[in-house]
This record gives sequence, C-alpha cells and structure tokens, in this order.
Amino acid sequence: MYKTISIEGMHCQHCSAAVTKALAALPGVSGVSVSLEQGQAVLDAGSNSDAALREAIEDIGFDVTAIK
Ligand SMILES: [Cu+2]
Repeated sequence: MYKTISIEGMHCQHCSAAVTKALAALPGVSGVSVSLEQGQAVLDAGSNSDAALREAIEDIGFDVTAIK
C-alpha cells in the first residue's frame, strides 16, 4: 500500500538520504522516494504499520507530522 509521510527536520541531501535508507531498510518496503523540498516520503509500505514507519524515521532524529 502506498503511503505519503510528512517529515519535519530534513535540511539537506544527507538528511533525505538518511530517511530514504531508514525506510528502505524496513522489510517489505519498496519504491521509496523522498522529497527534501516537500518534506515528504512516498513509498510502498508493504505490510508495515504507520507506527513502524514513524518509528523508523523518529529513530534517526526526524519528526513525522502525518502519514496518509
Ligand atoms: Cu541534512
């Protein structure tokens, strides 16, 4: 299932790369695309819960403001 995650705190390419890596590391996730400008990640989350997605991002120091 495709999800759009709104993320606060990404300031540069290193930040968006770190978010991409953290999301892609979750089992079953594919097609991760992170936009630094929009502060959003779009991905096929597979069977991961919103809570798991949120935790993966918060674990590396960014804030999740919405998951749709
Ligand atoms: Cu950065």
